[in-house]
Amino acid sequence: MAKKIIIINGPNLNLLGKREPEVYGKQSFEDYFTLIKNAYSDVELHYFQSNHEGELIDKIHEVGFIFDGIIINAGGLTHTSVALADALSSVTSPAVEVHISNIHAREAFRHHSYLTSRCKGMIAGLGLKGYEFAIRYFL
Ligand code: CA2
Repeated sequence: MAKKIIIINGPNLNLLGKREPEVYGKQSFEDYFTLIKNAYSDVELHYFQSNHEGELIDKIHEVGFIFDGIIINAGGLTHTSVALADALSSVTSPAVEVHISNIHAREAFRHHSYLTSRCKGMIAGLGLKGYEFAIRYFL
């Protein structure tokens, strides 16, 4: 049976490809998602983005007992949200944290993530490729 994997993106990641291309690249997430969906056609790959913390938590609860993997880039909430960390702890699906930029090469406030300890691992700084590497981990 096809593995069910979801990519969950948090606040402002809907702007990918539209703003700050020097940090986050030129590609929109929708275009990238089409590419990986085609490349991994044997996977049931889902995508959810929200700018709202509660919606992200609701999505984790919804998929977190059914899916084989959660790939999460919580955007700025990475560095602030105990509630998102608790949501990841409260479900059974394993999660991998992804960041497009290298958060450890940026401002000090980006160096700490509330999510990393609740995840199998964390990929940062490899651009959008990080999402693909996370898919491959789950496979
Ligand atoms: O590098 C990442 O993936 C981040 O999670 C991105 C977050 C940032 O707060 C984290 O520290 C690291 C910011 C997402 C904002 O995304 C934008 C994309 C394009 C244009 C403007 C913002």
